[in-house]
Amino acid sequence: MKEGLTMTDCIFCKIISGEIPSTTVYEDDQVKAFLDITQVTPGHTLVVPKKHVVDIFEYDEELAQAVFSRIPKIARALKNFDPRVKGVNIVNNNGEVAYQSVFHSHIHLLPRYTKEDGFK
Ligand code: DGP
Repeated sequence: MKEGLTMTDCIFCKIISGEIPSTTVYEDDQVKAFLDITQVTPGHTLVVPKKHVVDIFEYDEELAQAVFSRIPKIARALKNFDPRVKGVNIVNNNGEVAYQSVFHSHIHLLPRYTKEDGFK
């Protein structure tokens, strides 16, 4: 765990518990997906394990299976929700040097649109 950070300090643990509100896209016993507060593109979603792990280096095979096996289903849900969605970027930052800013592991899903639809 990152120095000085406890699970009670973790913003994503608070979102998972419902202490901090979020817009849920998908949820099951092991994973929650919710809209990113920054919305780099409309529908920008974070997929997080409910278990507090800092980054990919802390995953075991079981957790990797739980989190990554959900990604295609959540990506399809974003595409089906808005027919303007033509693609998706899947991004996972691990470590400060890789631009991770929240130290509870998360996968970014960034829906992509055509210029004609008005989004980059
Ligand atoms: P990263 O830089 O890869 O660690 O991305 C962290 C993301 O977390 C960033 O895109 C903004 C998002 N984020 C930070 N705080 C909150 C919050 O309180 N709620 C939501 N929904 N997203 C948050």
